[in-house]
Amino acid sequence: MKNIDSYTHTRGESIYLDDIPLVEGTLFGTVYGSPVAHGKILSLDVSEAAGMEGVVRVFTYKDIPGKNQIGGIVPDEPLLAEDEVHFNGMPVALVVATSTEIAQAAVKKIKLEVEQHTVVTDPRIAQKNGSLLVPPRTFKLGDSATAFSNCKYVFEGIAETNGQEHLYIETQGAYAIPAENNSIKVYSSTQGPTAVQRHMADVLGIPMHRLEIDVMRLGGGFGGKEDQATCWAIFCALATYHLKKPVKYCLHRMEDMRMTGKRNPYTSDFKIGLDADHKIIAYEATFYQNGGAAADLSPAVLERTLFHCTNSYFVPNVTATAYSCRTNLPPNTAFRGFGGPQGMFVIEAAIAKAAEELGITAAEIQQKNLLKNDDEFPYGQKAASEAGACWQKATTLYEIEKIKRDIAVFNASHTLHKKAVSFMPICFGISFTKILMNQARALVHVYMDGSISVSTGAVEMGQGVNTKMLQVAATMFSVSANRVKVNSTNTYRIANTSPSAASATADLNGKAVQIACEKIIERMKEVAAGMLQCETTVISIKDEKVFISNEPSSLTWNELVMASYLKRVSLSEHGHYATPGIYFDNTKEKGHPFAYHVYGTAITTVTVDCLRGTYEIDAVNLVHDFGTTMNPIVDKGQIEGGLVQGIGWMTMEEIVYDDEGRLRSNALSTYKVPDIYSVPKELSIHYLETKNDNLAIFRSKAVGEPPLMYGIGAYFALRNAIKAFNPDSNIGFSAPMTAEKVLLGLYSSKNAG
Ligand code: LUZ
Ligand code: MOS
Repeated sequence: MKNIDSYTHTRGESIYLDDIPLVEGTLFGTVYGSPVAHGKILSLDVSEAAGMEGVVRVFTYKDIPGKNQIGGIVPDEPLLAEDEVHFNGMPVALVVATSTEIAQAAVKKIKLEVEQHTVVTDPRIAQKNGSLLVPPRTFKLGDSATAFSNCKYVFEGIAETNGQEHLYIETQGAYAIPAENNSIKVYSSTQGPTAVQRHMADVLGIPMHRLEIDVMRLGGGFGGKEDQATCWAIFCALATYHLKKPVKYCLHRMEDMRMTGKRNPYTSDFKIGLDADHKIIAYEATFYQNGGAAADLSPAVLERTLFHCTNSYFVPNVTATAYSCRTNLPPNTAFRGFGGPQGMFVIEAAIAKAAEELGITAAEIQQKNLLKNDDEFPYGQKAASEAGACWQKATTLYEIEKIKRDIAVFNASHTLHKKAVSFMPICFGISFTKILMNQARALVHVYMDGSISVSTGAVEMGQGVNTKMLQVAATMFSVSANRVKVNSTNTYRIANTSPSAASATADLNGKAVQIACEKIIERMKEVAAGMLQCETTVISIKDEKVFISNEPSSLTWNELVMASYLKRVSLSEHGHYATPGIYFDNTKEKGHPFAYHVYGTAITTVTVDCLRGTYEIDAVNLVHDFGTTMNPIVDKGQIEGGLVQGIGWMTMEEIVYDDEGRLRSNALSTYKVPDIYSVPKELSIHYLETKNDNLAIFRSKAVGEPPLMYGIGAYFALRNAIKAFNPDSNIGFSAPMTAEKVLLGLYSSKNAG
C-alpha cells in the first residue's frame, strides 16, 4: 500500500500550516532574539518599533499573564528573557503587525543594552566550571576497573560528534485563532500537541481545556519539533489572548536556524580493553554533552546515550558516565536517534582505534563481540538479539569477500584514489526511556454509512504513520482502505498525548486503534449473532461480509453497521494502550526499559579522491530487522531517509558557532546537507523478517530512528580509505568527516604530531 498522502503531496494539495486559509483580520508575529550570547539586560527599548505604522503591539515578558516558563524537564527556560540572556537568538520580544514584512522591519528597530558576560560554547569547559543542566548519570555493569587490569590490550582516546540542523522543509510555525470565553484554537507544526497545550496553559494562566491544538501534518520534524515547536505556538497564542485577533508566525529559514537548538554535540573520552582473543572485556566512557543554555530535552537525550553506549555489542564490564553541560548556545534538543547515535559513535571509535593498534580490521572485533540472546545490556535488560543474524546475512548476501577483493585490486592499481569498506551494526531500543510516556489513545467512529474515522495522538510528519493507522483500522474491521479516513491530531479529540517521537508512534497509537476497533467489532458481532440467530463466537467479519463459522452469510458490512445503529449500539470507541512489562529504576539505573530492540548491519564502501579530499559513497548494502513489516514501501522510505540523514551528519553537515556563540553556518549556502548527488550510488536493503516481537504493531518493528545510525558506517569507511592512502595519518575521531578534514588527514602524520 502506498503512503495515503502521496496523491495530494504530488499534486501540491496537502495542507501544511502555511496553507491554511487566513481568517479575516489575521496579524503576523516576529520574534526579536538577543544579539549577544550571554549577559545581563540593562535596558530594552521597543518604542521605535511599537510606533511604526502597521505594528499593532510589541510584547515582552511583562505581558505574560501566567508563568514565564516553558522548560519541559527542568523549569529553567523562560519564554521571553527577563534580566539575562543566555544565547544568541534567545527570544526577548514579540512584534505583532499587519504583515510579516512590517513585523520583521520593526524587529530591527528594537534596542537591547546588555552587560556582556563570558560566553562558553565548549562542554568540557562548562563541566569544569560546574555548569551542568542536571546531575551526571553513570551506568555500570560488572567492574571495569578490575577488568582492565586483566586485559591484554587497553586503548584510550577521544571521540567527538558535532551537532546537526534538523532542516525540516517546513520551518517552525503556528497560527492561533481566538474562540469564545478566552479559548484559543492553535494550528501548530508540532510533534507534541500536548506539550504545546500544557505549556501554553501555564504561560497564559488558563486551563488546558480552553486550548485546542490541531496538527494536520508537518513538513518534517526529526525531533526538532518535539519540544521546540512549543514557544512559537505560545507566542501566537499570547498575542491572540491580548488582542483577540488571529495571529500567525511562520519562521524565516534563517530565524529558524539561528534561534532553535540542534542535535547535541558531544565530546567523549573512551577506554577499551580486550583479551588475547579480541573479546571486549571492559569499556569506560565519559560523555560531555553540549546541552546549550537550557535543559530542554537534553537530560533525556543524555540518558539514551548511556542506554546505547555499547551499541550492538556485549561488554561484561562497563562504566559509562555522562555530563549534560550548560553552554551559551541555543538549547540543543531531540534529533532522530536522540543521543543514541552519539553514544554509538564513541564505541565504534574505540573499536576502530583498537583494530588499528592491533593491525586487524574493525570488523574482526565487531563480529566477535555482537550481542547474543540473553546477553545483558549495562542497564540490566537481556537481549533478544538479531545482531548475529543481520551480520551473517549481510556478509553472505553482499559477498563481503568479493567486496574486499575488488577494493584490494582497485587500491593496488590506483595511487590517487582509494576505496575502503566498513561495517556498521546497530541496536536501538524501542520505547520512550521515560516509562510514563509509553501510552497512547485513539478515537474510532464507524458512521452509519459504513465509513470509518480514526483519530489518534500520532502526528504525521512524512513518516507515514497515518498510512499505518489506516491500515490497522482497515485490517481490524476487514474493510477496504478507502472506507477509512485518518483525521488531524487534535487535543479536543485525543487528550494527554505523548509526542510523536522515539520511533514508537506507530506502535503506541496503532495498538490504541487496535483496542478501539476490537471493542466496536465485539459489539457488532453481538448484533450480527442476534440477526443471524447464532453464537457470537462463530461470527467473523471478513472483506466487508459477515461469516458464520467461516461460511459467508448474506449480511454485509453496511447492513450490519446500519442494524447496529438502529439497535442503538455504540459504533464509537476510545482505545487506550500502555506498553506492558517495561520498567526502570533510576536509583539503580537498571530495569527493562525497552519493549524490544531493532537490529541491523550496513556495509558501506567509499572512494576518496586523495588529491582533493573529496569522496563518494559508492554503496551501502544493509540488512535490517523489520520484524514483519506492515508496509514495505513506507518502511523502505524510512531506511533511505534515515541513512542519508545519518551520512549527512557524519560527513558534510558542519555546524559552526564562533567564540561569541554566533551561528556562522546559518543558511543553506554555508550549511551543506546531502542532496541527490551525494547519496550512495548504490543502496540495497534486505528485509530480515523476524517474528518475535508482539509489542510491535502487527509485529512490524519501529523503523523511524534506527537507520540513521547506519550513516556512522560512512565515517569509518572514509577513515579507512584515508588510512589506505596514508597509514601514518594522524586523523582522530572527530565527525563530521568533511572534505577539508579528509584532505588534512590524507597528508598528516602521527610523528609530525
Ligand atoms: N523522546 C523522548 C525521544 O522524549 N524520549 C525518548 O526516549 C526518545 N527517544 C528517541 C527519540 N525521542
Ligand atoms: Mo524524536 S528524536 O523521536 O523526536
